[in-house]
Amino acid sequence: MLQALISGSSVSKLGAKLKQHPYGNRLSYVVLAEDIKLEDIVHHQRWLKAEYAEALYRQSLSGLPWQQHTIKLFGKACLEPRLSLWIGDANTAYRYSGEWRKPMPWPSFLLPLKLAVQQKSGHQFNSVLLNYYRDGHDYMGWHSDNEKQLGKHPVIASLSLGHARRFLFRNKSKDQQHEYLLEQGDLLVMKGLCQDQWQHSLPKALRVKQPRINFTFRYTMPND
Ligand SMILES: O=C(O)CCC(=O)C(=O)O
Repeated sequence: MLQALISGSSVSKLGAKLKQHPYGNRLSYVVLAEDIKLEDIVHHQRWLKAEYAEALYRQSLSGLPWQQHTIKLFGKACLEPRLSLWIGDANTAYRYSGEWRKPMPWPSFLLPLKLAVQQKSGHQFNSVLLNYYRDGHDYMGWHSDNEKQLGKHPVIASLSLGHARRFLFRNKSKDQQHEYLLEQGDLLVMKGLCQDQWQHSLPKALRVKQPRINFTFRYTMPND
């Protein structure tokens, strides 16, 4: 069953890479320096079969109750620059920007995907944060997923659908930055010291007119 969703080969990218971005006239290259070993970040390119990825993308865009939340930034209420949705087991409410967000129960169409992501990563997940970037104006700022509720050294498996977008990492203590291009069907697994040592972001891409959806599967410490 799970094999029906997943492509035959997957690639784990470590070390040196030079790649041209597929959009924009500007020549923009991704350079991963050879001396940097990112063993806590594993990129499985085109992990989902193309036809399944496309069907999942369409169903997620049209069939989920996306919400635009308000967050507090420097004491001021602002709309988040993306839509999102928190899905999970009943006891996985999580606290974000001073508010508890209750999970929506797992829709049945996501259960095979959850199993496949668990099998690939070797980890169990009880929740997933979905982000919907309507176009290149929507973005995610620099942060680490290091909330207490995710425990020590969390494993986070991030699936991308829709238009390709750049995904950046910057080291918290050294002047180092890495960049991945996340395309439809890619699975990026962050684990080990990733959240301790790095911040990540999805920057604006103003020429991008198409949407992107991202699923970050997580294990959230169950509420009492
Ligand atoms: O959209 C993405 O790829 C990143 C999402 C993210 O950083 C997060 O949910 O913490």
